[in-house]
Amino acid sequence: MNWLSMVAAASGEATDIKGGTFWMPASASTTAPEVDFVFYFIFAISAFFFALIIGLTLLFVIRYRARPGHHEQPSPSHNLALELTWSIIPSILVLVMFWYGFKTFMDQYNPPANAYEVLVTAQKWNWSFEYPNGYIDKDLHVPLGRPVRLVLSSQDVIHSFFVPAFRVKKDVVPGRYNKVWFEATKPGTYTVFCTEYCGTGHSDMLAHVIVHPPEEFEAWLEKAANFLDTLPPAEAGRMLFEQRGCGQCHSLDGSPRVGPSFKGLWGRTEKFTDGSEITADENYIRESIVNPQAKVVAGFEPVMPTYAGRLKDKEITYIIEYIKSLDKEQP
Ligand code: HEC
Ligand SMILES: [Cu+2]
Repeated sequence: MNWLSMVAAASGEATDIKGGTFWMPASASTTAPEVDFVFYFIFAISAFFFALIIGLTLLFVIRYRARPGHHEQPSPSHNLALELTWSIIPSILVLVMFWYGFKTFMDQYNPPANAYEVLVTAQKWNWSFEYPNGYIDKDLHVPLGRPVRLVLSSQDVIHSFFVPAFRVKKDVVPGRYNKVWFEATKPGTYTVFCTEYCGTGHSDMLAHVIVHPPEEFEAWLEKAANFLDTLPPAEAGRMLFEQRGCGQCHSLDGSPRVGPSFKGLWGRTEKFTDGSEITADENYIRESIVNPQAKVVAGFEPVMPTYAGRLKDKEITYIIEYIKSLDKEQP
């Protein structure tokens, strides 16, 4: 048990992040041992000098304290051997720390040329991961033993991508692409955190990293990409609703969140901020998804991001079928 497993347990995450030590979470990438070594190395040196300096201070305070019969001695102005020792040894240690730190930083910074690329998008308040075949998932799936390069971008505010088990962490800044890479060394499920804590929902931005054995990875990707087509349309729509984070802003129980509830939306007469009205049908819902600012529902802010280009036509149809089906369940 370490602090990360406690955080995950407290937030109800059933993720496997066991296998860490008291100081460190599980170690599951090629750079993790390097990062841990730098930490332990600097920590050990600091602990040694802390004990040495505090110990000597205490010793001198007791031994040379003022008491009757003892007289102040003139202090020697200079001791060349001592001064050289306490200058040269720490300088060498600091250079060694720099060398290990710099080397690890450079290893983490430069991805190998053959890396597998995944596009990562952060938005309030979830992650989405797009694979080379166009499939988008709410979790990060990666092959074992192959370098993976992530291209990070943000739809709105600054987020920060953090996978403790891989020892990778990078800010995700709107208007620019940041990159991280890693190579997973152990199959399993790990947790992605957002460590940008200056907003209400960043701490809820939990996702999973699933490390697949390489043969299984291709099979998983193939299946995941075609999975929606194998489901009834309304069921596929429900999965998209969950995976694309619509639920962050739209409830299913009638309560308004950032946006209107989907309960009863189908066939409802909507009033807009410009005073016009419309009865919700397929075309209206489609427009609301690809061009949300065209008609803004009265009582709400125009803050919905556009999904044009992020949802395929077929996926929009599935979502429409899902919204219709909500109405049938609750007559
Ligand atoms: C950041 C919050 C946010 C997210 C995420 C979001 N929406 Fe919205 N949505 C809104 C807001 C706010 C409105 C009302 C203002 C407007 O009409 O643009 C809205 C309006 C809508 C409407 C019209 C609702 C009505 O009652 O007329 C539909 C349909 C819709 N969203 C679908 C979606 C779908 C599908 C997704 C996920 C793919 C999604 N939204 C994701 C905030 C969001
Ligand atoms: Cu965030």
